[in-house]
Amino acid sequence: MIEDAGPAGWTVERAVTELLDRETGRRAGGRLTDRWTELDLPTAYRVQDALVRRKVESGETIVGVKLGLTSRAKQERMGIASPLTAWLTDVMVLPEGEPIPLGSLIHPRVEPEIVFVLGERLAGPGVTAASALSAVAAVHAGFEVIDSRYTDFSFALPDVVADNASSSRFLVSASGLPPERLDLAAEECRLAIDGKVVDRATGAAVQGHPAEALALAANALSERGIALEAGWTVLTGGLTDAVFAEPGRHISAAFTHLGSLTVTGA
Ligand code: 0L1
Ligand code: MG
Repeated sequence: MIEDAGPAGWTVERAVTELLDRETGRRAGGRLTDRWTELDLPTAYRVQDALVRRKVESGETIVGVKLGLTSRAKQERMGIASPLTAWLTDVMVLPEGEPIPLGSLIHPRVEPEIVFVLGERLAGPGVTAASALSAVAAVHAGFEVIDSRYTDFSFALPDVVADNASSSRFLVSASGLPPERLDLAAEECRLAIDGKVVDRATGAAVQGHPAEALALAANALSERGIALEAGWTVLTGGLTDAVFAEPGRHISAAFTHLGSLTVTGA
């Protein structure tokens, strides 16, 4: 659209094409904000929405949303203090037991997450952690596989928002628990590589409580007229820093009550 054109000829659609070309071509590149210096946060979310629209037009189905940069560990690693939201589609689902398809990805990293499956529609504004939690049908253990389309995962906030927050794949444990049976702030996750624990965190790492992250998503999305739908999956954000997937490397997350998950790069 002509009105989108920035001084260097950038448009929302051009940015989408650039990011999707990198994804399909397995090619990371420089920050958009280095070349499209006017790319601000509202425009970056327009890029993100247009990007997922292209995926839907090509046959993918939206199955939920994710939060990113909700924990201090992630914020410090990425040098960005603001949480963000992004889209999940069915093509991103990694069935339990299937390897991370390293040959299709750029430089995937894996991070453990607490995952909600919604039983009811959740629409902001005004959603609190308590009202958010009452919309949750089940809580699961999960892994997100992130695969930034930027070289060395180096980005500013508008870059990562435009890139659908590095979304690539995600894995959710088969069985979940009702939220009222859990103390999610105290739920601990131990992250291990090839059996050796490399990091640990509790649910409190995510905005003080994962339900705060869910409320944050509902309220932030409502500003764009979007509600979280019943049945959707919500990834609440990496509990710990992410670790690189490598051929044959077994990455495991053992939660106190949510069970254990393992993924392997192949
Ligand atoms: O869960 C997360 O915090 C993912 C953040 C996405 C950005 C990234 O780390 O590449
Ligand atoms: Mg994540």
